[in-house]
Amino acid sequence: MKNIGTLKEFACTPDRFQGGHRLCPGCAHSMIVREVVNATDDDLVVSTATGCLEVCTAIYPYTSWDVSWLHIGFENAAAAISGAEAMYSALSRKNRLYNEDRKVKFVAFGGDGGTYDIGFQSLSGAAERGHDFLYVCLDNENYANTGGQRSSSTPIGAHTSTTPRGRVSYGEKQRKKDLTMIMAAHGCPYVATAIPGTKHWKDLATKAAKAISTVGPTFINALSPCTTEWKFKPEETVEIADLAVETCAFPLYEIEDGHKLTITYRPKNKLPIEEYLSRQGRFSHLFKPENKWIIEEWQKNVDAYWEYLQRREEAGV
Ligand SMILES: Cc1ncc(C[n+]2csc(CCOP(=O)(O)OP(=O)(O)O)c2C)c(N)n1
Ligand code: SF4
Repeated sequence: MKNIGTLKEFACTPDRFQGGHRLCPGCAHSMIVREVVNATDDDLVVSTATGCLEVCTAIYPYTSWDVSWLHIGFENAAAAISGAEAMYSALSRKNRLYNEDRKVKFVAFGGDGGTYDIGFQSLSGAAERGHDFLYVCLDNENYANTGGQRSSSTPIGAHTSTTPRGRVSYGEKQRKKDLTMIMAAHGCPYVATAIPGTKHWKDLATKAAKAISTVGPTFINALSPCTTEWKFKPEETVEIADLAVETCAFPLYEIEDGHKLTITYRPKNKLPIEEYLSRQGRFSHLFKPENKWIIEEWQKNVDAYWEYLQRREEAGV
């Protein structure tokens, strides 16, 4: 496993994901991807589901990817990466690898639309078959690339293009699906949540290094604030991600062997959920008196989930 040192050292490692791509200014996808692919010295094969990341980083004849990279359908990034991994293991068993000393690792990236919803069956299948790969979900809580539709990751009350706020609607009606726990329930040897940014950069890089060096299917759910659809200024991405953690809207934890849960960051003073919601245009309507109950609902859900994580950690089961 690569030793992740200081931020300066990490920033100076050879870059496997280059700038010059066409993601929106302030998009968190590139921060997360860069940290993940730079968190290992092993050679990588990467597949990406269709979505903002894919269409903005590989417009022919340009590419940001300095690793072997597969363009894959919206629904099957996990199926493709598990196929590549199976072929690699078969060649290795037959001693037919070009270079036996070269370690190759397999990583897939997908948005929440391509992961929570339409790519879920291929991800679940790949995890169940026990392939050796890391899947990273870039969770921006909407289908951003096609105009910001809701997904099963969109949280309650969010305005999206298919759950618009208005006189009769307060936005998304459902609670966000808990995909991280669902992946843990597959018995994956390593599952974690993460955010991009400066305060928690090491948390993400260490989790990525750990996941890549773990044999078997591993999963990281990385919250990816989306300046365009969440409606905040591009320079506020890191602050918004940090607020998700400080309010416990998106707590940082890891789960080993499908059950052993460890909280990897504990806010000193857990902030009220308003601090997170009020910074994003997609929630601005929740601050009208008639929608106050949704903020209360949010707070209740966040508190209960935080309590649940702490109890599971204490119980060690
Ligand atoms: C089978 C299929 N259905 C729909 C699409 C259209 N499509 C392309 S990208 C996309 C949205 C991607 O959303 P998400 O996975 O959340 O990634 P994001 O763009 O938000 O990063 C959709 C619906 C497609 N390419 N293939
Ligand atoms: S729409 Fe959102 S996810 Fe897509 S490139 Fe822009 S900021 Fe990133």
